[in-house]
Amino acid sequence: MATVTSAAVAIPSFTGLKVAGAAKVDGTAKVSASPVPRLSVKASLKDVGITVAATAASALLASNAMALEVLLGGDDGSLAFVPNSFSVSAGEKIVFKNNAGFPHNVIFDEDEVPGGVDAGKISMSEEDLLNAPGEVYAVTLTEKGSYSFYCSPHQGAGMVGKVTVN
Ligand SMILES: [Cu+2]
Repeated sequence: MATVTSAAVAIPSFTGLKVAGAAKVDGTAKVSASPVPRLSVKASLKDVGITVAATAASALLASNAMALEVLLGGDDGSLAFVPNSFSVSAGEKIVFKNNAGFPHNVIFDEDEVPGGVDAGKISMSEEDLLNAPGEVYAVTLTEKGSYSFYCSPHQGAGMVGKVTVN
């Protein structure tokens, strides 16, 4: 008979446990639309890990159905942009998506962009690399004209492309 009382006394401590258990794990919330900071890319290279950037990439794609997608690396493993020559409207988003043969990056040639355009502002950093499948680099070009770009690890292998902004 006396054990019933002791069971009732224990209840408040369960309430405390529930509150602690409800603490949320963050990890899925780190979606960033901006290019991956240089430091985190270097860290992921060392860790050989698939970083949060992959999650951010798919969220970015899902929210931009109107974007033009360009694959980095052909399905057959070829070192190429697919397509490697295309047109977009001014202001249309271009999403470069890691597909095969990575790491890749996207660098606009400073000598082959319309006058007044800062190639550095629309390019990834030379040291930045997309390492994991599905990682993306998105850019929006607003100046009309033709632009040339390349992947710095594979430029010598012919991984170059051209976009005309109309
Ligand atoms: Cu490449």
